[in-house]
Amino acid sequence: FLKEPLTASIVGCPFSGGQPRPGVDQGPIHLVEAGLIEQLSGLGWKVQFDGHHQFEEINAAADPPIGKLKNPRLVSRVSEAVAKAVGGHAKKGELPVTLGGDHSLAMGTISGTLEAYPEACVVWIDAHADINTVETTDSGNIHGMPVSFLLGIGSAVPEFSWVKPLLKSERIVYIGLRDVDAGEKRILKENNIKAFSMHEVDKYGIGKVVEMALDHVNPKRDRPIHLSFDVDALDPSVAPSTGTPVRGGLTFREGHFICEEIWSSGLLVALDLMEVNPSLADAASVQQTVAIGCSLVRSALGETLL
Ligand code: HAR
Ligand code: MN
Ligand code: MN
Ligand code: MN
Repeated sequence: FLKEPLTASIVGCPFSGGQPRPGVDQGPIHLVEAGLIEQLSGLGWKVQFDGHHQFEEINAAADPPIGKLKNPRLVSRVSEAVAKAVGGHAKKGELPVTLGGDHSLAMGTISGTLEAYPEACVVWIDAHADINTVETTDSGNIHGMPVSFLLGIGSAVPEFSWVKPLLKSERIVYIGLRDVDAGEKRILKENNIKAFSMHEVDKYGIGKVVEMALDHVNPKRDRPIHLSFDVDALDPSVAPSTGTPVRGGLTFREGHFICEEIWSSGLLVALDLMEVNPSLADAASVQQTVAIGCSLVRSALGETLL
């Protein structure tokens, strides 16, 4: 699906409005400063990066909650801008690499991908399912909700009417889950959404899990793949600098293996690397998390061990 010369278009999204902890907006800046662009060029990619996106600001007073949802107008407008950026790159046969920023941005990235490739499937790597609806969210943090908007489940919020329900429930698969709210568990069951939690990773091993995940969303291996990778899928000992760490996560190798396998499929058309928060934990942990963010992206873009 990608055009030659292989071109990675970096969509840097310094955005934190989908959750309450400041600092995740600095994630993309740290990833680029750590040398990500040069590293991808070194892998043979043509890399386009014209600076991080400058999003419009809406002050808190002008953006009161809608129901429980926090910063709804800001999240909606930023995600809409991201959808346009990602969709534009995808339509040109480039690989959009979105650097977050919190995971509410995936509402935009996946909308953009599905605009360009309606038949695409989504592989969502996360400790969390991010599938709360207006009805089920406790926190009101929209980074815990993007998948429900993409599926069009739960009550519609007029502010988000630009998000079209382009994602079918059989076209998304999860790996790494271990902190799923009761309401989210119900939604996953009711909609027959395939999810491989850490239990399945332990039971079958990551090799088998990735194979089963792709067999589900992409049985003929002919659909474009959008890989949305939340670094909190990794164990906190591996990637400590993130807003909602949950113990019992993917190892360093399991995370990279997923990226390597998706690249090997030849079907990757869009990548998100989300929830790196360089203001959390000590300097060494931050450096480690940022370095792993870069190496996950390299693995997804074809870096091999041999
Ligand atoms: N499920 C909880 C909520 O809705 C926590 C979500 C945390 N999400 C992320 N992204 N960090 O995966 O608030
Ligand atoms: Mn751009
Ligand atoms: Mn997430
Ligand atoms: Mn998460």
